[in-house]
Amino acid sequence: RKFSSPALKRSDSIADSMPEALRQSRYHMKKCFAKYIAQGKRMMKLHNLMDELEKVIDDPAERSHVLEGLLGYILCTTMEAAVVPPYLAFATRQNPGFWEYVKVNANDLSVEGITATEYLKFKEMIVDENWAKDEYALEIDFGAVDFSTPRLTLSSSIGNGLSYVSKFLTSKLNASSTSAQGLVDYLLTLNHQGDKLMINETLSTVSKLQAALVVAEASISSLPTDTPYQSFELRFKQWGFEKGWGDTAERVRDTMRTLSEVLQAPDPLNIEKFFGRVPTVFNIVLFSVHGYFGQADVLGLPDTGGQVVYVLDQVVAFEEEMLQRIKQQGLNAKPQILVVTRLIPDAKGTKCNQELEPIKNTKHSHILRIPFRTEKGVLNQWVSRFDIYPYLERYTQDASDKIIELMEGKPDLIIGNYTDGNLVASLMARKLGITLGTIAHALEKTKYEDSDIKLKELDPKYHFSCQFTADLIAMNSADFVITSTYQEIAGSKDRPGQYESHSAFTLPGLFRVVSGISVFDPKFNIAAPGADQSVYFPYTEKQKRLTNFRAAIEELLFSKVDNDEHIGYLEDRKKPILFTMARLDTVKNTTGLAEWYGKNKRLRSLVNLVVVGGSFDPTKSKDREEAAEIKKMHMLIEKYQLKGQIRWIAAQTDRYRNSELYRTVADSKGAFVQPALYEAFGLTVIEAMNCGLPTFATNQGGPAEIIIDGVSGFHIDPNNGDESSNKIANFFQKCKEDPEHWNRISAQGLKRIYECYTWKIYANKVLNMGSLYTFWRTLYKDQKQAKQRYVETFYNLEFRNLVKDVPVKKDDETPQVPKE
Ligand code: UDP
Ligand code: LCN
Repeated sequence: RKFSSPALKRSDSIADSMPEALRQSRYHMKKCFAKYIAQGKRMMKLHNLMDELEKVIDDPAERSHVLEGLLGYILCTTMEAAVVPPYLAFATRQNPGFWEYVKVNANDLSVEGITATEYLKFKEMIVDENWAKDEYALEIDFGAVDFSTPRLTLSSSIGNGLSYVSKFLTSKLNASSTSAQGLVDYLLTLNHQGDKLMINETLSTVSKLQAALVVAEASISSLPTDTPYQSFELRFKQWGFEKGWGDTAERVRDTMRTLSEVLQAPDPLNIEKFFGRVPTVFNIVLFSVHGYFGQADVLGLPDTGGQVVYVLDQVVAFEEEMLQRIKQQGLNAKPQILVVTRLIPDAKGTKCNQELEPIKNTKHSHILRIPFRTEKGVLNQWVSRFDIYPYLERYTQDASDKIIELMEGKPDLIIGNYTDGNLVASLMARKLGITLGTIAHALEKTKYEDSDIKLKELDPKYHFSCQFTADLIAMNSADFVITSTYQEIAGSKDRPGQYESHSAFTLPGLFRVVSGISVFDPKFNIAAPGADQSVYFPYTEKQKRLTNFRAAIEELLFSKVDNDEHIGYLEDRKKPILFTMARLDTVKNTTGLAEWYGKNKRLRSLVNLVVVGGSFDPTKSKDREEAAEIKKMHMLIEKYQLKGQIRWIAAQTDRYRNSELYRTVADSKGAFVQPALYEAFGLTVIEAMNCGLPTFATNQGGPAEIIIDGVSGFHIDPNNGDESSNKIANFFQKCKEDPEHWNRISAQGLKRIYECYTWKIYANKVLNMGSLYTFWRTLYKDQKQAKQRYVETFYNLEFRNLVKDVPVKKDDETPQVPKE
């Protein structure tokens, strides 16, 4: 529900304006609040508050009068409310990252601002009164150890960490000569396998370095620009310079000039440029622990989706970018990247039981698999990501030993993926003192409504107590956090972000987080992934099309038989294809799309539906949710008599063939739909758009940022099926009347991708982070140390205890029966 109402002035707090708002409609509000508290203790969301308000003020004109005032605005900023009669405690959020808590006494409508702690206690009162009243209940406050690092102040700056760190560095370097000396000291530590880089002890102070830079710059200015570094290397060494400045006279001169500028009068652009050139990162470890992780035949297996695609593509992009940088730095080092995952002996026909595997399309990168060990030895079977916690500590030790052996030393950068990978990465980074980046892909906390206070109900199944604790540990240990979208960090105007939801929450009975993370921390960076453009290229690039798949795809889409790979058929093959592909999880809402299609006659007359996902026999599915979705899909095909208009294809594992499938759908002038109830990022959206396929994607989550609605594709509301299916039908209707419409959306989709969503842009950004944050952390080492100590205590006393409640698998147990 949206209504225009006078926004508060920025300076107005809800606590200050709410009394006035309530006074304006005191009569109705008294009734309304009486109704809110009438049912006793409970949590209410905005829609509950509105529904009850509608009942109390049943005259629509009167209602809109009330809602058009200040009150409507305040209600709109309400994310939730805890009812503990006679109080209603509101959690309000006027802008991303800005929360305010107030309590209203329903009897006299008095209003009082409260702290996050007090608000959380109201929530706890609903589920565990004794704990809520325990004065010594554990409170986690990471904010208390954040005493020195600067913070952003505007919602709009969130996620631009890298550029703000350059700005903060500018003022820090300007403000004190000790910081500039910090930079020199940092440069002195740079080395590759023990060989010094950039400068040596001769240039140990700012003034010495500045003077030497002037001399060196002057001496190369007379050389032809392409003179190789080697020809003046010796002379430079005498002055105190080491390798790393560049491969040619021109590059060396430019890098030196940039540093001179930084030392003379620091500015963010030169700082960013200089750190983009400093040789810091040669060896990277990427953790993506839970399986199945492999290069073939794994996609579509439980828990194995976009993360694998992301990590593998990321490695290729990193290696390419690192090779280019190393060359430009005038070095001949080899970059090494290890993707460290779990070795699963019971590999089910995949290569997940192989220890070391070279990564395709790279020269120096490998997958390293380390098994889970328990007291009984190596664990053979797959473990769900929700049950993975008991193995991680030992895994970290085993993995670290092997990594150091293979790399012949420590890596320069560790990057974690997802809760398990991030935890392992943070443990290893702490032990070895290495820069840490984390990636969540999707934090689970926001996926389940009230997942914090419903802990008791959800924990046996999902072990969220471990997961949320591990996530807090990782995000607070990280030197930088990589996200794919803004919404992942700080949500949107009316929905909190995934990280933001960790700023204040409570796990009643365990601990109350009064400050878990700040989204204004400059560690947060948006760096969106791309899709492998050698695979996902536009349908129009005829000469590159993978024609060898033509027959197989023809069979896949149009043959009339039902078998293990496909069921259903397409009667009228001239119709465009409406296509979707995803793991068959509830949240992906594939069955939702089938239902919208089933219900919408107009859409059915315009297009055929092709669905890729899951398998067809629910009894054979290992996954908790998949089995239910399979059943539902069969039911819908029956209920809406979809045979003849739907083709259901089982999960696909060959991305080359999939890419040709997207393009074949584009040939039919069809469209791709991503109807998820919530999607963290949505790689399929990027893949489809790269193939030139017009795309409709959920407005809940990442895709809403990828697509500009009506320009480069369309947003659909997964919670409003009729509206969404009509929007799709309208598109096809319009394309019938004006075929150019389809071409326009297709071309705009591609344009959007090339401008914002490529792996090249990604790799450049993340390697700059690796470099800049490695220096940044040295400037704040005291604070880092304090925080790390706090994290260690939390890990030791809380996480380790929680893990004890997660059952450790034994291999003779029947694996992973769906819990229903
Ligand atoms: N995918 C696939 N076969 C399937 C379903 C999905 O190859 O049957 C691929 C898809 O092309 C994409 C990835 O798996 O590369 C899914 O990533 P996305 O971000 O869309 O969702 P996730 O599975 O990570 O939640
Ligand atoms: C996991 C998800 O759930 C997706 O939304 C992402 O696209 C994928 O990982 C890659 O980051």
